[in-house]
Amino acid sequence: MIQKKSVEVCLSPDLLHLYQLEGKIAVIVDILRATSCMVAGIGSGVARVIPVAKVEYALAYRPQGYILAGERNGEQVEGFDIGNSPFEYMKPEFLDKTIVTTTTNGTQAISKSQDADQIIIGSFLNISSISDYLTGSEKDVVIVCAGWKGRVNLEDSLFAGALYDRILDGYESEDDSVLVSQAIYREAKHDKLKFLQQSSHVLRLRRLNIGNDIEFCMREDEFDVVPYLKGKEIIKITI
Ligand code: 3SL
Repeated sequence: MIQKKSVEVCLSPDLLHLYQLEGKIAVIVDILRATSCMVAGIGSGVARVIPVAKVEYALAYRPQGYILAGERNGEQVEGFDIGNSPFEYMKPEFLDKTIVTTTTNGTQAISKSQDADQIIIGSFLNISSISDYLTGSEKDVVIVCAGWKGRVNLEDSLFAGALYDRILDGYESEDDSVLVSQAIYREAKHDKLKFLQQSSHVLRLRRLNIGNDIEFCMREDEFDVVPYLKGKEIIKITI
């Protein structure tokens, strides 16, 4: 009998102490908007994205001429070059450039998942590339949702369910978070945008007037890339 790989969903980085990441692939997800930005950037030809947990760590890269990106509470950090919109990451002048980013939740989730064998960056924008990659890998998977300041959020849970739905044939799970995510996805899949209208982060972002970011981050398979963390840098896996 073929041994199936295991998949788990960690619904908030504050729950990571309950999960073992060693030997596994961690798929980090912050749909609104950090990992969607990283995928949009790498998919559009940005050479590398360096995620850091704090504003001062990002500022330390300034002398190297890197582009500084990021937000706190959704708004661009003062003095940075760009904020946290996927459209900013897709600017033609950023081709082959390095972006250093710090965000409220997404970059924190990456830095808290360092025990994983491999960290890859997931979003709806590259969901098929991620599911193909996982299907071809031998390793167990933990989908790490960035959430919001330790709380569970709807959009990352929705993505976790969507990804599980695509890979479930090759995986087994004894984690109810997987079933919760799957139930959310099955309820929402026909109109993800509508489903998310009452979610806390959509309400928060709506106050910033960035409905086009939200719509874009819900699109599937805009990019055929699997960004992964190599040392301190997110680059794309070339297969
Ligand atoms: O928390 C994060 O990492 C951000 O993606 C939040 S926001 O969408 O920019 O508000």
